[in-house]
Amino acid sequence: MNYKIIHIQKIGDQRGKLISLESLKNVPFEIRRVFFIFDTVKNISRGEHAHRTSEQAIICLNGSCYFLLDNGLEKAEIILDDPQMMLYIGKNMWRKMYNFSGNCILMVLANDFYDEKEYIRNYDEFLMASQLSKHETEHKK
Ligand code: T46
Repeated sequence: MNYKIIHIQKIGDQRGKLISLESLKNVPFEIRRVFFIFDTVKNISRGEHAHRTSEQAIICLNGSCYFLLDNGLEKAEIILDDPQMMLYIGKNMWRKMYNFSGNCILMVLANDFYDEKEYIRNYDEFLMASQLSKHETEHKK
């Protein structure tokens, strides 16, 4: 599965806490874009797509949210509920975000600019693409 949880160190003192994110240090790629998701609705899911090329690192800054990750063969459920927890998702991974708590704020770092053409929003197309990339990887071995 092309994802991992990265634990981010915090810097804390009596005034509060601080977290710093740096390209190719604690974030495993060069950051080209940052976006936020907020004002979410508890029973309405988001996502339900994969990316052909882009990678993302996601932190839940406030509240919590569930992620369902799927590589076409296996599925995993992750709960993001801690700003020190960064979810890295590589390319060709179907994701769905759901079960948002009140005041959930997701910050998403991406390694590329927004390009709707690199989204796969149809699950059958995703399954075909994931089979194809698995076949190509095996062929290269
Ligand atoms: C992802 C998950 C975690 C833009 O114009 N620029 C942008 O940078 C982004 C991210 C989106 N948009 C537009 C595209 C849609 O018309 O904003 C609208 C909502 O995007 P979407 O329905 O894709 O949002 P989510 O929450 O389903 O997914 C987003 C990201 O798009 C996606 O890359 O992995 O968050």
